[in-house]
Amino acid sequence: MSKPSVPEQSRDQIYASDQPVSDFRFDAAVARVFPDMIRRSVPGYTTIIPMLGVITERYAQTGSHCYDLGCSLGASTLAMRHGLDKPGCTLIGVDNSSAMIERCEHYIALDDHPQPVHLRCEDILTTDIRDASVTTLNFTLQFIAPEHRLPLLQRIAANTRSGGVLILSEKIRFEDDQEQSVQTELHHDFKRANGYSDLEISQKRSALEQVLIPETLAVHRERLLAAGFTKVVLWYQCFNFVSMLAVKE
Ligand code: GEK
Repeated sequence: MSKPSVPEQSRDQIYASDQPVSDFRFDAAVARVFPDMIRRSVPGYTTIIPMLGVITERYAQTGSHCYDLGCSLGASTLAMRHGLDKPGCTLIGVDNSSAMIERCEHYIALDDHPQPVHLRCEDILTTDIRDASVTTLNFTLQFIAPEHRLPLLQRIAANTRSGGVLILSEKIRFEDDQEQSVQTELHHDFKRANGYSDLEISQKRSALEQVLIPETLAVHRERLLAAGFTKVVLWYQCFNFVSMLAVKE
């Protein structure tokens, strides 16, 4: 499996100055600094990305569709592209932020892997999903309103081939208050160690409060099974960030 080429990154300073904080949006300012923002904010992100390629290599099926739902600038799409070695596969990245998709096109073009990538600026709740073998929701479901999560997962499961998978990475919350507070503090320590100030951490937290809704691991597991997947494996955890593999046998 080859490695995608990664362009230079601009530094995220969006919440560096004291400001009235409004709800977080995936706009042009965020898209510009996104690779730096997600790398310094999400513990484990830089480990998870290449593993999406490894998982794609194992589960992609000849002539099937592979989806990256909420592809942002295509880091996860590119990892999947480099893992795709089965003939006749179609790789599709979907994001409803036009700022993200415009930049994503550029990043995909910089990478010289021969597997074509189809990008759609669409809502993942309505985008066409069919004949899938590997679908990735890498830190995207957390931004979908909770009442739309089960129908989306049901639609993915119903349109996944037998033996196919969904990779679901999420920020989670914990039932136990003490565990919740330890893991949250460790996440903030991770951000501090990556150069974010206390002001940046607290303003970003307020901006995400109504937008990113984390759920417990138990809720995720039960819902994936209710949606039609037959096995759920937690393959990665770093503090309050996890990645699960949901298999449809
Ligand atoms: C990565 N997977 O680099 N329809 C389409 N896209 C959406 C929707 C929706 N309804 N809601 C949110 N998004 C990427 C990172 S980021 C995660 C994914 C983060 C998109 C949104 O525009 C953004 O680009 C992405 O989901 C979430 O591996 O920022 O923590």
